[in-house]
Amino acid sequence: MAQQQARGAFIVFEGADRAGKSTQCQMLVEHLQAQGVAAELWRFPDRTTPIGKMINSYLTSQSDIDDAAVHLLFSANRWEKREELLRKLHEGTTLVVDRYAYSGVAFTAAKGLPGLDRAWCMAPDAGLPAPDAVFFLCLTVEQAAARGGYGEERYEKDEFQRKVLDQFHAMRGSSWRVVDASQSIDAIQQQLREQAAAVVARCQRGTSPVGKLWEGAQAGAGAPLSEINQ
Ligand code: Z5A
Ligand code: MG
Repeated sequence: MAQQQARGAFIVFEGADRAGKSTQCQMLVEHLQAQGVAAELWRFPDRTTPIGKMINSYLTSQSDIDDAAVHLLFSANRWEKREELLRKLHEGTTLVVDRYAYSGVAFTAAKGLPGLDRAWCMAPDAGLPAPDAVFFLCLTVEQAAARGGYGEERYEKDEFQRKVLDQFHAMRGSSWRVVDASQSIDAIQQQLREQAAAVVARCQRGTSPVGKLWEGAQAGAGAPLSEINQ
């Protein structure tokens, strides 16, 4: 029988803009560390690399980049971190990652451009490490609007955000855990801690090798987001 190896968990946060992803990721990592779990907070895009700097310049409208080309840059920004990501997991570090390939697909596919449909958008990320769990923070555009005005970045507009949510909706799979992000910060965090503890324990048992995108990605699609994992 193949030897089982304990490893860190790969947990991704996705969700609507202003759903509280960055707030919850930070709190979860601090909680895990306080519990003695080796854990790190990562985010995509990683704006610190040369590719990430190009992406940042695009998001802040300092530069215009062709829609297909910028999509590939976002994906390349994940590929350039792949080796380090796998190394950390195999060393036993749990990674809590603020946005990943699902954001990549949702934001480009939401543009509705000829030739750039969801299948095209998914292709460049195929084969990247798949997360053990995706925590999807579910918030309507109206609820997000109540949290204050959008910032200055390129995608921060109501109508576009609605289309992004529809794209997320179509991508959810069996590893997704949907959390109602309209609750208090502490109530959400409590649920996430319970979910994360189970994922971390499973990976520590060494029985789940790291998967690959997009294998089994459509397993949970079909039911409305509000009806699953609640
Ligand atoms: N993008 C892409 O196109 N392709 C890709 O491949 C990837 C990304 C990976 C990156 O934005 C942009 O790149 C993003 C997608 C695109 N574009 N947009 N739009 P980012 O991730 O850097 O964005 P951000 O600045 O972190 O914003 P955010 O992610 O939308 O926000 P958030 O992290 O979900 O929320 P937050 O910062 O934690 O909280 C927002 C506010 O709400 C803040 O004042 C909190 O105090 C408050 N908050 C949080 N939780 C609550 C609760 N529960 N109740 C009340 N108020 C709350
Ligand atoms: Mg954020």
